[in-house]
Amino acid sequence: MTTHPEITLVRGDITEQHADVLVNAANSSLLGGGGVDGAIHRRGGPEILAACRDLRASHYGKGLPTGQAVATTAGRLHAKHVVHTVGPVWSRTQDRSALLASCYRESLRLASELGARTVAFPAISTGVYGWPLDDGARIAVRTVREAAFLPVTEVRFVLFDEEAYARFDEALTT
Ligand code: AR6
Repeated sequence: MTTHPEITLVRGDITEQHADVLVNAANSSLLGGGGVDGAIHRRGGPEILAACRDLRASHYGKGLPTGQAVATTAGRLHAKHVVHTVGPVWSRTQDRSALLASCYRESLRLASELGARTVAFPAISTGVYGWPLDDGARIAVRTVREAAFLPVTEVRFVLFDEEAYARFDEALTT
């Protein structure tokens, strides 16, 4: 039997969430940035950056490729792990949606390998990387609906503002 996770929506700041895995919308350097990435490193403390530096040195000298995911400690956050994934930058001329879907799928795959039951995601690529919220929400919801990665039983989208929440709510109810 295939078990798909339950999908829930929350409006708020992902760094305040309690979950087994919090997903970070990182960049390929893994060395931090603005948006969710900045907030996670700020609230999570220096242990996360130290783990990211180690990963870079051991495996990702050229950076983590777009669409892939890696895990570190969650530092002081209320989680067991942070999974860092690199979303694609929105392009008007190129369809990069497979890469965005890959971020959600690979993060879930890794979370399941880590034994996670609850996974919280931000709306990957919809901030600095410019992805339109309605399309980003549809891709996120579709990919998670297609996923079956036990023991993950709850996937929570944590939306920072009213607009993002509304777009995810639409994607979930259509
Ligand atoms: N909790 C939940 N959602 C948030 C939070 C938060 N604390 N802060 C922002 N958002 P972004 P990207 C929303 O820019 O587009 C970084 O510099 C935000 O409103 O964080 O994937 C990285 O280092 C938006 O809807 O990530 C990369 O260089 C969504 O999270 C680059 O930004 C994603 O916005 C990645 O860009």
